Amino acid sequence: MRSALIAATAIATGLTITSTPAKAVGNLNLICSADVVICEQMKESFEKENDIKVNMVRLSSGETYAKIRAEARNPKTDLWWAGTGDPHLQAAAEDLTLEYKSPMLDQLQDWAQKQAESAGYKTVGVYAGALGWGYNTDIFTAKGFKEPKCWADLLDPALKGEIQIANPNSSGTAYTALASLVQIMGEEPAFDYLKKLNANVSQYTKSGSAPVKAAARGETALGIVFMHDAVAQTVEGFPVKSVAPCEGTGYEIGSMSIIKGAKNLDNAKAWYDWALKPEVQSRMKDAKSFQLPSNKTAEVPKEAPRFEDIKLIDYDFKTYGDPAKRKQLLERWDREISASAN
Ligand code: S7P
Repeated sequence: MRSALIAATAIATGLTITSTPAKAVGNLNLICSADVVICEQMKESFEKENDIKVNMVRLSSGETYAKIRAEARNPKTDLWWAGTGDPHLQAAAEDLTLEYKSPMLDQLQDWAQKQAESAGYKTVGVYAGALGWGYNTDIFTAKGFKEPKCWADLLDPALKGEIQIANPNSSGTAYTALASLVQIMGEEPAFDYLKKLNANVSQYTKSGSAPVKAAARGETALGIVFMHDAVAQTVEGFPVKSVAPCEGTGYEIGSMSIIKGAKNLDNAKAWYDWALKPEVQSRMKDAKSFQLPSNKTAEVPKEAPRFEDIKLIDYDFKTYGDPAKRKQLLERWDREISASAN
């Protein structure tokens, strides 16, 4: 609106506009799959810096993937920012997202560029973070629970009903957990493990970070989440300790994709390039979003769990970002775990 007014005034007064670069105007329909606080912060700063109104909805990664699939013939969304990389890769494999090579690409970490390249540039990495859990130290002390350092410790019968994790159908975090356990243990032992863990799980939440928010508030003792989401609760002042599992763990490459058939394509590209800028990624910590940024020169938050301190597996994004693998694992999870949930 502001640029339209400036242009109209300039025409009326006979001035020539030469120096102002063209700005996109209008709307951007965005799905944000990160925490709602960073989603709001990103929306507000983008709107401040651009003449574009952002209509934003916060949905978990698996929910977004399902929505984009359902709307493939008539997309209502222009851009999907954040959320775990696997469903972005699955959307790319199903040709639901659009190839775009941002001019910012060569400023990104190798893992973010690799994510883009492996999907034919139909997605790109925006941040990374390792899976683990956060536990309420007050509850653990009061109930005399043993410190949970390893995946194996979560099967302690003393923890019956004390653990929460999200449902991998809706949540990218929980899908990362499922895929990580399968990679660490092998599929049969991983499902045996999940069946035993089920005895200790009180609730499978919709959103991935909900379990550690519940742990922070004393509603459960432990939440299996991305470590940065546990750290965010500690920074908020809650008695939460984050853990990198001793056997090793998986990680996410949080991603961003333009939806194929986007009605506001120029605006989607404007957000895409903007969200890869170092100054934008450096500000994410202000919303207690402590992932590792994908732009090489963005500031790494001091609170961010560092990959060099964590025993990480060589997560197979190609296999677990494949739609057929997702379908197979989720159907098995529904059959063997969800069906017998408490
Ligand atoms: O809170 C930040 C974060 O963990 O949320 C994203 C993820 O999609 C979690 O949401 P769902 O599990 O509900 O899908 C992560 O990408 C991000 O790091």
